[in-house]
Amino acid sequence: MKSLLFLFLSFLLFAGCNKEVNTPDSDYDILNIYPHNTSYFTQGFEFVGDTLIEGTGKNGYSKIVKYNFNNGQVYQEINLPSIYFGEGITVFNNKVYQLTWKSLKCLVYNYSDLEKINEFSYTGEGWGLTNDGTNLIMSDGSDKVYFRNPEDFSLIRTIIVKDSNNISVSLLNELEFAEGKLYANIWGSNYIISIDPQTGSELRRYYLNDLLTAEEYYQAEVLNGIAYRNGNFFITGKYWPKIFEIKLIDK
Ligand SMILES: [Ca+2]
Repeated sequence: MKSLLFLFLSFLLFAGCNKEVNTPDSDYDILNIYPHNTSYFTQGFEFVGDTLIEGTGKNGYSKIVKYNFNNGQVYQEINLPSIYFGEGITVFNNKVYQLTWKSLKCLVYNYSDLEKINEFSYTGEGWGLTNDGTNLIMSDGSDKVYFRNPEDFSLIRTIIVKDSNNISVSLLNELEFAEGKLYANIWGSNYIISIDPQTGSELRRYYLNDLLTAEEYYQAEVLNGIAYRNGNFFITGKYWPKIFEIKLIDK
């Protein structure tokens, strides 16, 4: 009888835990949780193989860091001159491209040693950056996404992101290109959207609520980091203590 009661209680406990982790309405499943350095004001987040490369912001604190996502072990890092507020990063053709917020510069480095080798100018602000294997793709905090030539940063085309009601979606921030779609997180929100890179139409909106506890949110800033690897997304934010490996649920 005792063992039956134990089984019953175990079932209740298991069912309760399971419900908390994955409610029927959830837009995501958490697969794993990894450490994230709480001094990183995350602005760019991308995988190269098994290595995470992260760009961080704030004048005097901006970095590019390459590290092991499993344990946070840093392989290589550089600090930016304090005149620069680092923004989005992406790796293309063995080079790292890094936007700056208001300095009108895209800085270019060798991926292998993070030595700076070039820089390009643009107008407006720099926010998020990714690439689709052909072009660099950039956001500036508006509803626009800019496709640029990686050779000279010249503008190739612009899309305007609109939701299903044809209303502009602005404050597009960190970007990730995965499986033919563009993903963006929206500054100040806990959701990310998938976008048709040809038309700018918002395809889906994924609410990533409750990743951090209230206590953790209190000590951190906004969600701002999307990296894709092997079918899963890795999500973090500015000063977040954790990186969440998740699977997005399409309903
Ligand atoms: Ca990214």
